[in-house]
Amino acid sequence: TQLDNQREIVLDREPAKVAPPPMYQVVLLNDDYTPMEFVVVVLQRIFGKNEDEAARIMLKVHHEGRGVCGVYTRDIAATRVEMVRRMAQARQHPLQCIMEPAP
Ligand code: NFA
Repeated sequence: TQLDNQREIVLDREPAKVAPPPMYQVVLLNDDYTPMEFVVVVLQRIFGKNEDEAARIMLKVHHEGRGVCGVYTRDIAATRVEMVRRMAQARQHPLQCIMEPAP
């Protein structure tokens, strides 16, 4: 905390170690209707993947039922989940996106 940091300065202690924030993985789920090309575009636009990496993740979701799009702090993960949901809704695709604590 700020107070601890001030005490460290006054008392000449080592800085308090700060815990890393909890991380969350954003996961895409397979369905039978969302076009493959749409999923590739989602992965490029929302998760910054290049065409090859986007196609690789899309095919993993298609074949295995789910795939990790990225690992982020809570607010960034939640925002990207919402962006995927809006993009899918806008085109009437049933694409599902969730976040879960990173293992
Ligand atoms: N399974 C979908 C299809 O065959 C493609 C898809 C991939 C959907 C990844 C959702 C996620 N059109």
